[in-house]
Amino acid sequence: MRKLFTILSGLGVSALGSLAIAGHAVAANLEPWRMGLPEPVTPLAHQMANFHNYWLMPIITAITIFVLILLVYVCWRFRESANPVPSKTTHNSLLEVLWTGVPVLILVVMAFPSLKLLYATDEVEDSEMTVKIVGHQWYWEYQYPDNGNFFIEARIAATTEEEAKEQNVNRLMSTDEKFVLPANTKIRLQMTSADVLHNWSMSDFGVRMDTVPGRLNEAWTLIEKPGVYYGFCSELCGDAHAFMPIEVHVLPKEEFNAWAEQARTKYDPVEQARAPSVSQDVATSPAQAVE
Ligand SMILES: [Cu+2]
Repeated sequence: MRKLFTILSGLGVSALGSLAIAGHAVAANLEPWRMGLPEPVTPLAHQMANFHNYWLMPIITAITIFVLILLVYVCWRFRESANPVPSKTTHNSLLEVLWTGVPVLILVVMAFPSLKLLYATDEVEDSEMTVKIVGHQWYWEYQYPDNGNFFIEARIAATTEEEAKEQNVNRLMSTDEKFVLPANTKIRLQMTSADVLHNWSMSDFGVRMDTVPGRLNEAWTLIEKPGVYYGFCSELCGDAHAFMPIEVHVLPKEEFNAWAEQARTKYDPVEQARAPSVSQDVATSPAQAVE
């Protein structure tokens, strides 16, 4: 049994695989050959990890083992030498009801916690601050309406090993400017795009949402641990899709406030951002013109 689990985790599908890495500190997703889910650092990511590790993986593993045992048994029991005259049975009502009913029951059992979790990700209540994330071909823009309404453009820092070594950053993961957020603060994330579909995906936070041109999507996060976190654009958005990583620096609240104080003079005000604001998009959208 344990051996089988080892094999499964080797394939990156075992709950044990993700539990084994759960002990690592910040930026756990930088560990070579890491498998499974990253260490969760938000309430949503905790719930997702629990759902995956303690509900889905046991159910999936049990089904896989059950089917494997059945197949091996059938191959052995009904091989030609042991069973020269095959039975012509084609129907068995009890079996047919069971192999329809049991999977339905399993799906219903999985659906309840799944829908609860889906609702939790969607419900943005009592947020303490708002940031707006705008996807561009091919970089991310971050606006801070609550901290002086400035914006930051974050582009990939290094695409080759040499560039990465020179700047002492992570290849394909680090960005030139950092997306800075406060820890232990409920943050409303508003997302949109200036051109095509992108996806702001941060596994450590349990956030993965499309940024859609002309639409404002919402998510929330509450990061429990200061540190550096990495993510990627996860919607195929064109030529340099693979080269628009996300680097989030999470600071303790007081440090964040000090940073924001400086940032508001260091960075340009949102009015100078390249993306048209969502309200402008809506005002000139063809749908409104028709009305
Ligand atoms: Cu993209």
